[in-house]
Amino acid sequence: MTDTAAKVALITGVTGQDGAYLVRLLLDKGYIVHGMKRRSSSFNTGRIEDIYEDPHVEHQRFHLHYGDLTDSTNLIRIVQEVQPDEIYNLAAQSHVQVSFETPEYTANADAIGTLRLLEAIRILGLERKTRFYQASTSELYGLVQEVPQRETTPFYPRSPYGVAKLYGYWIVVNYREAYGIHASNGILFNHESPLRGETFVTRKITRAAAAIALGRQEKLYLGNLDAKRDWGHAREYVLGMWMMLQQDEPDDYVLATGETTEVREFVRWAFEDAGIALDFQGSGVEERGICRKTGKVIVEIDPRYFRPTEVDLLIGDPTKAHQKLGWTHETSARELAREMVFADLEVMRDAPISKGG
Ligand code: NDP
Ligand code: GDR
Repeated sequence: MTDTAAKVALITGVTGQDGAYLVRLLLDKGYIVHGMKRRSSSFNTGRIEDIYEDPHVEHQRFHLHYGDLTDSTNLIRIVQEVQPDEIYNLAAQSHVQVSFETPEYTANADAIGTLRLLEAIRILGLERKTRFYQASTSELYGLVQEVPQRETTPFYPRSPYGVAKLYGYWIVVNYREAYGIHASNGILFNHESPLRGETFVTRKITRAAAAIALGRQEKLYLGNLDAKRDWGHAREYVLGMWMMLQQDEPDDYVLATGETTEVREFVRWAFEDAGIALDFQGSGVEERGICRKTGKVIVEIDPRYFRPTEVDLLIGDPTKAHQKLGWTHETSARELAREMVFADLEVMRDAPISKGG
């Protein structure tokens, strides 16, 4: 594909986990890709460092713009400059627990930020040109109404994040119906990878398993081990996002594996892959993960990580995406745990450890 024929995409949240996979996918497909990144006092482009192109070089295909979902004028200017064929709105305050601490900001970025982008399309008269992908979430389902959860399952969000994303979901549907914009919601269940943010539970676990195995950390502190999640691989899920925008008609799709795993089980797997057999004893806040070989307590509960309202069980039904998009997942949660632990072991052998999460 030559540059004149190349499609142009704009990705918000390009510095996040999904953005990093999506930009690679789109560049591989011949797109010219524009990414929006936030100004930060510290370096925040680590996940896309290797594909960053020198802006002084001619014919570059990946461009970065400073931007923020809370700034309408900035969004309008970027969309005007880029004239995208496709917008992928991946930017968000995406941490559920943090949303209880920063509910207003979360609503501003995740709910109104989505509206601002859709309005930018409308203000610039791009309704017929620009297709729109919204990063909707299984957190919309919240309190269990039906399992497995599918496109028709009623929503009952359980966090300020979930409620903000509920607005995002419906404003996308409304702008599709009101203005004919090709706008789709991907209702994505949890997806992880070695690029997952360090404070989400899977990555927190795989980093700790690697650090403890290497003798560089004593203990891992977690919250609710009973929660169950449908975990897939982020690389496979960004392909589903792209597929949604290639359909003749916009629509909403669940992407999920159809299998669910307890947090406790993921912990066992990760430690096993790091070479540590772990047994759980006790219950509630007294539950402990004990190293079978040494008898040492290496996992403890810290109630600080409990959420005021929790989503107990997520398990998605991806039948519609299979049938209409031809999308399917490949990596199981078990395989994902192994890939993430091995990646963390490799990184951690040479790097200093920072605590947190
Ligand atoms: P990450 O947290 O890894 O990335 C979020 C991205 O959004 C980062 O690039 C971040 O920038 C950026 N961002 C945050 N706030 C703003 C803002 N106000 N303005 C502009 N950019 C902002 O999330 P994921 O990649 O995991 O997820 C991508 C999207 O998909 C999110 O919207 C998330 O809510 C949603 N989602 C994720 C799922 C998952 O399991 N991963 C499942 C379902 C939905 P910075 O790097 O500077 O922090
Ligand atoms: P989630 O992901 O809330 O599902 O949102 P997270 O990994 O944060 O939590 C999953 C489950 O693990 C439990 N948990 C802990 N979680 C964290 N972060 N830290 C802990 O120490 C801990 N201990 C137990 C949680 O209570 C929860 O039940 C993710 C995000 O990517 C969202 O943006 C996305 O929309 C949804 O997935 C689908």
